[in-house]
Amino acid sequence: MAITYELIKTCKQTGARLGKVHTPHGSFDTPMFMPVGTLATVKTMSPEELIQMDAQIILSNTYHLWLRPGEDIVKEAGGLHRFMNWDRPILTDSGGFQVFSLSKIRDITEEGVHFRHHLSGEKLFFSPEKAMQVQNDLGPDIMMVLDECPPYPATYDYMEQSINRTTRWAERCLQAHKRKEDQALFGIIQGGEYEDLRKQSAKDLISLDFPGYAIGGLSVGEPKEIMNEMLEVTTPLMPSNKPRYLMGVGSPDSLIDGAIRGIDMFDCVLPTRIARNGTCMTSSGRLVVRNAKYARDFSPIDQNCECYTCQNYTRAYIRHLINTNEILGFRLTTYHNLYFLLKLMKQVRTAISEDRLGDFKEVFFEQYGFNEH
Ligand code: PRF
Ligand code: ZN
Repeated sequence: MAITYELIKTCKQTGARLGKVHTPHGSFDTPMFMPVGTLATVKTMSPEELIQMDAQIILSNTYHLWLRPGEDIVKEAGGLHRFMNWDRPILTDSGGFQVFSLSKIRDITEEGVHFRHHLSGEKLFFSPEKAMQVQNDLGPDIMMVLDECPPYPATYDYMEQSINRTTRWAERCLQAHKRKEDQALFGIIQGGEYEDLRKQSAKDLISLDFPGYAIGGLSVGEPKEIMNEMLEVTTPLMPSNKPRYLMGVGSPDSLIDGAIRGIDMFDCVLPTRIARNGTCMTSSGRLVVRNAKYARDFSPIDQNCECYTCQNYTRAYIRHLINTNEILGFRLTTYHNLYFLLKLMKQVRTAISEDRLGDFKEVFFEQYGFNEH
């Protein structure tokens, strides 16, 4: 078994889980947020900085690394950990979602997906077997099956066909996976906004006995209430001795709401992407540091933040850097946003250990004022 999940306790107030996932590259605490390093780098951050902010696991993308530099080069470097000088756990997404979101021209068949390169237009083909071969060569601790993430909204008939194909692809992935002893392969539950299809997908994938399960196809434009409802019908069916990963979710309110519904792992480009556009997450909501009103504001981004950025730099200076496209500006906001979410998850874990995640949520939502954002 490549990974194991250790359930430490559940929160008496909410049912959220406190745990640890043990991998060949060490352990990470859960619930955990995984910073996204699409092209084998968390944009603008060095591994030393990620360690300093206590990032315990990062995510990278099969699709992007397959195209550039090519998995053969990463394999020759000694695998993704060596290639990028990151010694802690890595999870790679399978490429399915990236093909669907980046390539406008694509044709999904039983065999796999035909599509065009999102930059060059070159004709390409991706299949469950290819997704496994590439991820076996990249060598992350956790890899994902190739799934289809249908758009929202999709019809019931389409979604039913889609979850069945995703299950057949998951079986093919299990067959093709060559490094079961040191790489854990997670299944991905789909089903859109349809409760019975979510349950069916969960049941079918769980019967295949993966070492962990993800919930995909959420946070794709549906109202927040639908995501919470889908989590509520799905997580109770999932095995309690395996990790549960909610894909592509990273807004502070959704991290707390997900943890309360039994999710252990999250990832999202949100903190790093908005940082490069001058938007910071703070304890009192989002702050757009580019705004003119911060031109003479010599206070830190967030008064309540202990991060390197907030200890050393002012809103006025960071605004100036971002507005003049200076690289340091993007680095400082990225560092702060990642620190903010990692600290939030630490606070969530402490609240679970003290059976007060419900109280924590109430205070946090009040201060963050998430309703306005
Ligand atoms: N499938 C995969 N990756 C994903 C998603 C999915 O459904 C999502 C949806 N939020 C984000 N990333 N493979
Ligand atoms: Zn900060």
